[in-house]
Amino acid sequence: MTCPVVPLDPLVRDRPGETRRLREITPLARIELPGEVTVWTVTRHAEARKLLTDPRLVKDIGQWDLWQRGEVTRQWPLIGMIDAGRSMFTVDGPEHRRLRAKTAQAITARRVTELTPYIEEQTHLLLDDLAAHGANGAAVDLKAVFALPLPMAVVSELMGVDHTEQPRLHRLYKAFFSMLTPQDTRLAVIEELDEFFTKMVADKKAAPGNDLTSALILADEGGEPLTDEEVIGNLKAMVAAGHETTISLITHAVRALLNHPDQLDLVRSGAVPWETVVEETLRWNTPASHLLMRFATEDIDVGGTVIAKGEGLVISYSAIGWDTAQYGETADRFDITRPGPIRHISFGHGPHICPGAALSRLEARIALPALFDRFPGLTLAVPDEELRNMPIVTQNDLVELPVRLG
Ligand code: STR
Repeated sequence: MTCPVVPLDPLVRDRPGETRRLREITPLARIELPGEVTVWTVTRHAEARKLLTDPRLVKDIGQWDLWQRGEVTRQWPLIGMIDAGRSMFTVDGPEHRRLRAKTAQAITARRVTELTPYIEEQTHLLLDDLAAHGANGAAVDLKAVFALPLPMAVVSELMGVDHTEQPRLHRLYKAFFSMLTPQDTRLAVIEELDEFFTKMVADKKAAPGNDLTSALILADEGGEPLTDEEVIGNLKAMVAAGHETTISLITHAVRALLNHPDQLDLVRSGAVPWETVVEETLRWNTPASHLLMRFATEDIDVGGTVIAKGEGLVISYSAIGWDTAQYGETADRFDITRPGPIRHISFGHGPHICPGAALSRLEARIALPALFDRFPGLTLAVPDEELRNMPIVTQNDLVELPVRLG
C-alpha cells in the first residue's frame, strides 16, 4: 500500500502544523510513533465514527502483528498506553459490557451532579491558592496550581483514593506521560502504580468505603462479580483518565479565552453559554490527540485502503476535530460563535465512549466560570508562542500556563 508516512514528533513541538498535515491525508494515514512504530490512523470524523463501531477492531494487544512478532515489546516507550492490564479500556464485546456497566452507571450525567458541592468547594480552595501564589502581580502557573490538582481531587473523591497520596500520584503520572522519562524509570513508575492500586483494592475489600472502588468490588445480585485484576484495571483507568484529560480541557479553555478577549466577553455577558466554551475547546484542542490503539481481527476495507488483519489503528482526534468536511474551512479556529451544535467526537464514539464525559464537563463547567469571576483581569504572563506542549504524542496538554491574575 503506498501511503505517505507522517512521523509524529515525540516531543510535540508543532502540534498545529502536524495536525494540518495529517488532516490532508484522508480518511486513513500512516503515522510513525516514537520508537519507529508505524501504524494506521483515521483522520476524518465520518470514517472514525464508522471504525469506532466496527467489531472487527479490538483493543487486545495480543492481536497486534508487531507484538506477536516481538517487534514491539515492553521496552517500547508507549507500551503503557496499550498494555495496561485487563479493564474496560482493553476488553471488547460482552465481557466489555460486564466490565464497564457499573462504572458507567455510577457516573451518568444525573449521578455526577452529586459531586457538585465537592467540586465547588475544591475549586474555591484552589482559587485561594492561586490568589496566594499570584499576589502582587507575580506570574503563576495556572496549570500547576489550579487545573492540575482539581481533577485528581475529584477522581480521588469518586474512587476513594486517600487524598494524602495526591502529590505522589501527580509525580508518577508526570513521569508516565512524558517521552523524556527513560524507559526503565517508566517501567518502575508503572510498577509503583500497580502496587499502589493493588494495595488500595485489598484495603477496600477489608474495609469498604462509600466510593466507586468499593462498589466495583461488591457483587451485584445475580451478576458475575469483577475479579481483583479487573477492579484494579478499572481503578487505574479511571484515575489516569480522570486526571490527565480534564487538566487539558481546563488549561486549553483558559488559554483560548485569554487569546480571544472578544469571545471571553461574549461568555461573560451571557451571550454564549459556558457549555459552548467547553464543547468548542474539546473539538479544537482535544485532550486525547492520538488514541492508542485498536487492532484489526480481519482485513478492513476503508474506501479502497485496507487495514490488514493484525495491523494497528490509532484514532487521531486532533485531526478529526479539525476536519474541514465536518466543520468547514474554519475548522482550525477556536470560535464559540460557530453556528449549530458542535458535534465533536472528542470523547470517542461507540462502546468505549468515555464513561467520564459528564464528570469532566461538570468539572470544567464549575472551574471555568469560577476562575474568571474571581480574576476578571486574568492575562497570559508569556506570549502564546512560548507555551509548550507536554512531550507525549498521545496527550494534548501544556507543560505550564503562566498567567497574571490582574
Ligand atoms: C494509562 C495507564 C493506566 O494505568 C491505565 C490506562 C487506561 C485508561 C487510559 C490511560 C491508561 C491513558 C490515558 C487515556 C485513558 C483513557 C482515556 C485517556 C487513554 C492507558 C485519554 O487520554 C483519552
